[in-house]
Amino acid sequence: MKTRSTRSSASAAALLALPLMLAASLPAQAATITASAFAAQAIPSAPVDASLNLVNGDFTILANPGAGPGHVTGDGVDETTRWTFDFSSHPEYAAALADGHIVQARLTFRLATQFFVAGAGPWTDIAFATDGTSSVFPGWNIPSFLSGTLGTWEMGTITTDLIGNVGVNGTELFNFMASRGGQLPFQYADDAVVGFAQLTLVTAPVPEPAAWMMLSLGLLPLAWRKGGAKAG
Ligand SMILES: [Ca+2]
Repeated sequence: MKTRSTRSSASAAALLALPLMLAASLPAQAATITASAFAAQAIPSAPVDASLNLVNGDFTILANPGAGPGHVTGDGVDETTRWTFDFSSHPEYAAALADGHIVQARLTFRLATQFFVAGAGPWTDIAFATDGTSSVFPGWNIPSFLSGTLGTWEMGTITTDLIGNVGVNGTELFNFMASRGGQLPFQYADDAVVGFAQLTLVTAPVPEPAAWMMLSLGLLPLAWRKGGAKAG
């Protein structure tokens, strides 16, 4: 029943968008921007009371008073860490902003933990972009890549591509960053101290200029016909 109106509004939207798409394809090119966050101490020498946050360089380790007796902030157990990747001053930020889409988001952590379960850590940890209110999912479920003994600190570095490996949507991540003026807030939880974090974003037009050209030269009508047939 609603097939006809859906199809015609989709066609109208595509026609309106076409000149914009072509114009956008001309100046945009891939850009690579990197931002890093550094801890003052890889392992905090003086954890604080569980009711207090601990600022460790660029990282803020959040209080977790509900964690139970004996818990402190800064021992890398049951605690959430927040920081912000600042891309705004990167020389290629303006070029990245013009692209509107991220194709690769390589996230690297240097982590220290003393919390091992069956000799493996960090345990059930996750990282994702969030300002505490809105977030970009899915988060990166970090594998237990360190081995050690409960109570003894171990440190290591791990990296992933949030888009290629984790499945984050590149446009959603871009919008999250761009709407905050190049500031990308992040969170890690909960059984390691983050000593260093780096995020490298590779941006590109959506889709690539060649794809826009193909669309405008003949594939677009074909796609409409296919869509129409499916809808009917
Ligand atoms: Ca955990």
